[in-house]
Order: sequence, then structure tokens, then C-alpha cells
Amino acid sequence: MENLTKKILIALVLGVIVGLILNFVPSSLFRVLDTYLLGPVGQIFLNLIQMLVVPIVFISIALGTANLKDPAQMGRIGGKTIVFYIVTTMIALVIGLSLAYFIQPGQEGIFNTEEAEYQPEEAPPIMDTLLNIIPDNPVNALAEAEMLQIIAVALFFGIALAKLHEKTEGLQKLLEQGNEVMMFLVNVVMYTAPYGAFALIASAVGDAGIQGLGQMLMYMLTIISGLLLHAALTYSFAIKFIGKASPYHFFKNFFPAMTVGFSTSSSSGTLPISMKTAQERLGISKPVSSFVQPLGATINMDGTAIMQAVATMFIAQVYGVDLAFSQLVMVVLTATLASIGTAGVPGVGLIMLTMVLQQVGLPVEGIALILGVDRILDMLRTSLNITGDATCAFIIDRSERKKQREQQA
Ligand code: DAS
Repeated sequence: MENLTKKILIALVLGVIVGLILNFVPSSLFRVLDTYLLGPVGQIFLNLIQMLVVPIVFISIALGTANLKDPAQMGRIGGKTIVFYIVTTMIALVIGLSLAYFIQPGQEGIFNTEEAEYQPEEAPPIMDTLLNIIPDNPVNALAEAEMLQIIAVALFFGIALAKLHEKTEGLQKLLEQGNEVMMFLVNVVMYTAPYGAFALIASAVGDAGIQGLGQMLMYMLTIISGLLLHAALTYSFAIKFIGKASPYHFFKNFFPAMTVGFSTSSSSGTLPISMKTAQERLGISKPVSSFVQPLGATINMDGTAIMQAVATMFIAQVYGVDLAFSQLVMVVLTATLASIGTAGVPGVGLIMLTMVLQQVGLPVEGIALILGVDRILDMLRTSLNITGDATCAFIIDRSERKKQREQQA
């Protein structure tokens, strides 16, 4: 894994350099290179890992649940997970709002808002998402990669396997062998990671443009500061004082997955790697990892929450709007709920941002101002999103192991 991580990091650095160089070629040439080389190479890599997500998530949750000594344990794990995700997302939003308030990245007048226009994509209503967690057609849930529905079906399947243990040994064996096949395919697919990472970052940097990056530097630095603070404070605190472990050890061992999350900008797409890394390098048990991380990839996006908080304050500052405290509270509540309703795929943070801006009455066109640098920021915040999911899995696994030790004592 170390060797592959090194190759991905080298590919990312080279990709940034090439992306910057592409700023000095005619834009028509960049478009041709992006359309016929960088785009396809990046998309092939994304499709390859995305191809593994549904079977891996279904098989590992079903097996994880089936192998639990006490399936009610999943209820306890689920409760702790939801609480951790909601609390850390709210902390992330407060960090983002506070940094944007003090740094003031959106000085009024610097940005041209006349031509700003943006066609928002509709986000799924949160209530629909929660009501539809139990699918009426499990095959469709798998076919459509509806992550929350897949988790629900896999949990039911796993509980049935646990209850019918003797009668379903063959089926359980089949799932175990299926899991071996999927883990093998993850290793195969990861050989393409450096090429995909290079293409994706070169395209994103080339697309943003040096001028765009320069103008939005304060905005980007505010978000990056928030991402680093959240990891250094919130996650480190949870690992050290709740998980009773070394944050350095955690980040060092989870770093390979973070580079893949950065490359793909997709929490769901990175699941095969983030789960494999969590289980093999952080020692998190399969049942906990295979439930907590897929759930987190869908409903827990602290990095995205930080972007939404900063972007909301940035747009308010650019348009000269002073947000009242009650509006800031609405930002926290709306963004926390919005993250539950959307999947961890590239660019979903902007769809959720639309909901937040509409909730506090800010012009949605303001999103046009941040679009140019959002692909790069999406890479960074996805890397934090999956780290939050792994942090949750880590401390819950530690608390479950402690509980089992106490029960055995
Ligand atoms: N790319 C999303 C994810 O996969 C995050 C975002 O769009 O903000 O986590």
C-alpha cells in the first residue's frame, strides 16, 4: 500500500504541475487534451472503482451483520454512529462559519456579480430520502446504487443469515467467497489509481486556471484552514480521548485512503479502499467498518459542511448581506440535514449548498463565483469526509471491543 500511495502522490504532484503548464497553452488545445485524454483516463478510473462499490457494500454489511454474536449490537453501533456524525458535522459547520467571519474572504466589490448566474440542480427532499430508506424493490436499490437502501437491505439480509445460521451456511460461504473476489478486484483496480489521479488533478487545475485560483485564494485558504482544523482538533480529540489512541498513528495509517478520496472526489467511490484501509491498517473490525463507513459515505460529510459554511458567508459578504445569528443557526441545521439526503459523489456539495443558500435567502447565483475552484476543493473535502467516517468507525470499534472485554470479565 505504501508503494502505491507514493505513486499516487507523485502522480498528483505531476498532475498539478501539468495542470499549471496547461494554463499557458491555448484554451482550445487544453479543451482537446481534456476531452480526449485527461477526461477519459480520469473517468475510466472513477468507473472502475465505482463498479466495485455496490457489491462490496452489500456483501460486507450482510456478512458483518451475520457474524455479529448479538445482532442487536448493530442497533447500538447505529445509534452511536448517527450521534457522532451529527455532532461532528455541526462542529464542522461552526468552524467554517467562524473562520469565514474572521477571515472575511468575500470582500464586497472585488467580485463581479453582474454576470453571475447559476442553474441549481434539485436536491432530493430530506424526508423522501429518510422515508425511502426501506426500498420497495431491493434489486432496483442495488441497480440504482441507492446507498441508504442498500445498507437497509444488507442489514435485513445479514440478520436473517445470523438467525438462520445452520440453514444458510452455503449462502454465507458464497458471500465470503464473493468478498474475497471483490477485495482481489480492489487490488487490481488500484493499479490504475496513479494514472487516474494524474488525469483528474491535471484537468481540475487546468480548468480552474491560475487567475481563477489567484482570485479565489482567500476563499480556498479559508476552507483549507477549516478542513485542517477539523481534522487536527475534532478528529484528533475523538481518537485521543474517546478512542484512547494516537492520532498520528491513525492519520498515518489511513493516509493511503485519503489520497484516493482526494483523487476521486467521491466518498462512495472510495469506499472499497477506505474500508480495506480501515480494516487492514487500523484494525477496525469488519462488522463496524462495513456498516459505519458506507453509512458515513452517504450521510456524513464534514468537509462538505465546512465548504457550505464558508461559501454561505463568502456569498453573503460579496453581496453585502449581514447574516443574523438566527440565519447562521439555520445554516447549521439546513446543512446538517442536507448532508443526510445526498450521496457521496463528485460535486454533490454544491447541490446541497443551493438548499442552504435558499434557506437563508441568499442569491443562488453566488455559486457561479465559486464554481471555478470547486473541483479542487471537492477533492480536499472528500478526503476529509472519508476521514471523518473512518474516525467514527475507529472510536466505535474501540468502544465495542471495550464493551466485549467488560462482558467477558
Ligand atoms: N464529493 C463529495 C463526496 O464524495 C463531497 C462534496 O461534493 O462536497 O464526499
